[in-house]
Amino acid sequence: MSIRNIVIEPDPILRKKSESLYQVTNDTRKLLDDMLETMYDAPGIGLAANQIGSLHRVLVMDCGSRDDEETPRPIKIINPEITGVSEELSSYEEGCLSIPEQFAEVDRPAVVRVKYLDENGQKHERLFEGLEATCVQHEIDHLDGILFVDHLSNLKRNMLMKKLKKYLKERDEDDAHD
Ligand code: GNR
Ligand code: NI
Repeated sequence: MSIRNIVIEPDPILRKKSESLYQVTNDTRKLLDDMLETMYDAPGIGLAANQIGSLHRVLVMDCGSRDDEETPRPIKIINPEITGVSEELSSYEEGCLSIPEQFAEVDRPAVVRVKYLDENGQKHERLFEGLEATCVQHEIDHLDGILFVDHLSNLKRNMLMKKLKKYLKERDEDDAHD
C-alpha cells in the first residue's frame, strides 16, 4: 500500500468523468487500498479515484460509527450508480481534500439508494443516510467531474475560490522558505 498525492483544484482531472470498470482485478484492489491509506493519512472521510489521478469509477469512504470511533469501517465502492433519492434534504458543512481548508453548507437528499460492486465484484444495492449519504453523493459527484462548490451560488463559489487561491499562495510561499 502507498500514500498517493492528492490532486488540488483547478487540476483538469477533477473535471473529467470517470470510466466504469468492466471487471474487478488485483489492480483495482491495489488502487482501493492506496485510496484508503491516502484518505486515512489526509485525514478525510471519503476519496474518489480522480483525486489521486485515476479515472476509474471507484471511491472509498469511512464515516466511522456512532458507538465506536476507534474501529475503522472502510467502504470500497466500484461503479456506483444512484438509483433513488429521498425528497427530504439535509444540509452539511462540506469540505474537500482537493479544495483544502475551505468549507460551505450544501443541501443534498438526506437518503440515497446506491447500486455498486464491492472489491470482490459482488453486486450490492443499499441505502445511505446521515453523513454517509452526504459523503457518498460528494464522492459520486467527483466521479462525474463535479465539486461541492458547484452546488453553491455563484457569489459563494467565487468567494470560496478566491480564499482557496490565497490559501494555496500563502502555503506555497511558506514552503519556499523552509
Ligand atoms: O474529508 C471529507 N469530509 C467531508 C465532509 C463533509 C462532506 C463531504 C466530505 S468528503 C471529504 C473528503 C473528500 O474530499 N472527498 O472527496
Ligand atoms: Ni472531495
